[in-house]
Formats: sequence, C-alpha cells, structure tokens
Amino acid sequence: MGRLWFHRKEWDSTGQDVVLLHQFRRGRFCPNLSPFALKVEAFLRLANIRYKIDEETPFGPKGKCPWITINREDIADSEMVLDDLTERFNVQLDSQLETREAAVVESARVLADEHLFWCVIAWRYWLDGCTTFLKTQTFGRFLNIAFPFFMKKGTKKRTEEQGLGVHSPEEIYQICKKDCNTLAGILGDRPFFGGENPCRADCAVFGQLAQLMWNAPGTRYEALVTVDNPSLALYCIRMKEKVFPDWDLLLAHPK
Ligand SMILES: N[C@@H](CCC(=O)N[C@@H](CS)C(=O)NCC(=O)O)C(=O)O
Repeated sequence: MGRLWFHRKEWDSTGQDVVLLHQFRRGRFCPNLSPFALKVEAFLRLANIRYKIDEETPFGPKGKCPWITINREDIADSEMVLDDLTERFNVQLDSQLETREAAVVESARVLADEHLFWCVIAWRYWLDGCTTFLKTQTFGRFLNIAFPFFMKKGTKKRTEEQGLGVHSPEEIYQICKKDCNTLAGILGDRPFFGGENPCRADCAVFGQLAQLMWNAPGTRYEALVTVDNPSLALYCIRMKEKVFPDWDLLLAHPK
C-alpha cells in the first residue's frame, strides 16, 4: 500500500497534459522490447505530445505493458491510449487518409498488432528459447536465468491457447513470412503506410517490424525484413530516422 501510494504520488505529479509512459527498460539495439511500447512512444513523438518515461512499473491496470498516466488518469492498452490521446489533443495524423486508405492501413495495423506479434513472441520466447532475445537486452544475471525458464514454457502454452502455437516451427516461420510479405505489399513504394507522412498505423506497424529488424540479429526472422522484404527494412530505417533521430542515445549499453 505504501509503495503504491508512493508511486501514485509520483505518477500524478508529471505535470498537466504530460504523459507518463510506463514501459520496459531500454534495449541494446531497439529502444523497447515491447512493440506496443515503441508504438506509443512513436505516436507521442509524431503528435508532439510531451512525455516522460517510467521504467519501474511497466505493467499496468490490465496486467500488460505499456500503459500511461495522464492528468491523474491511467489508460491501458496501446490502441486505447492512441484513441484517448488522439481525441484529447486533437491529433490529426490520419487526416490526409481517404476512407478506403484508412481502412487498408487499419487492416495492416491489426495484422501487425494481433497476428505478427504472436509469430514474433512465439519465436522469441519459445522456439528460440530467448537465446537471441537475451543478447538484445541488458538484463542482470538473475533475469538471464529466470527469463528463459519461465517464458519458454509460458509462451508455448499461451500461443497454443491463442492458436498459433499448435503449428510446427517451420509453419510458424512461414506464417510470419506471409505477414511480412503482406505488409510489404500494402506499403508498396510509398515511404510510409500513411503515404508521404506516417499515420497512426505506422506507429503500430513500426513497433512490430522493429522487433524483427533490430531484436532478432543474425536470424532468419531478421532476414524476413532485411533480405526477403528489403522495402520493410528501408521503411524501418525511415521511421527510425524520422521519429527517433536520437535512437542511439536511447539505447542501453551492456554493463
Ligand atoms: N493489446 C495490448 C497488448 C500489450 C501486450 O501484450 N504487452 C506485452 C508486452 S509486449 C505484455 O505486457 N505481456 C505480458 C503478459 O501478457 O503477461 C496493447 O496493445 O497494449
């Protein structure tokens, strides 16, 4: 109770209209291991909303990361966060999209957040047993041992319940490949999913693709964007340069 009260006071003192983004610690090659946290941070930057980071309490009222506190209110789920902030700050990131275009990019967003995400976590935590993943983070000794121990079995079970986990490793890879090919098809030769400029869906798609681009080094999952769909790799670099010009400064360095 004392701890919660202490945190509450801290969360509520960020300042009027300043977002407190609760998320995991920075990674070595990508600012966040959570695609949803990267999505929210990208949105905050594109929408010019002032924000601070809290890395102490990454899990919010719905038991997931990320979540935000704004003006003493907690909001959980990245998409609900974007909905709230879009309305609260009258964000116009999608105003250039025509109805059909908006529907297509929303389909890409759902594909990334609700389908590609599962492929990536199935590979990262279960099929690869966290081996590559741990190289991308700066966890201490305890987490380096405990993380694979809990996450491997836990993710297998959860992906089986979700549906993807009943497939073989090769089938999961092929499903992931199809997702990437589809995203590359939707992107086409446009610089961003929103066209000349990033839209809301770009934040989500980038959050997910960034996990393949920077958090799967040396694997065939990384090659899905760097080799099989180089337009997606170029897209990731474009988003990184536009939204996170300070990317390298955000990264964690091994102790
Ligand atoms: N729909 C949620 C998904 C968030 C989510 O699944 N976050 C992961 C980290 S990437 C998480 O907190 N996992 C912990 C768990 O599910 O227990 C959102 O968009 O924010």
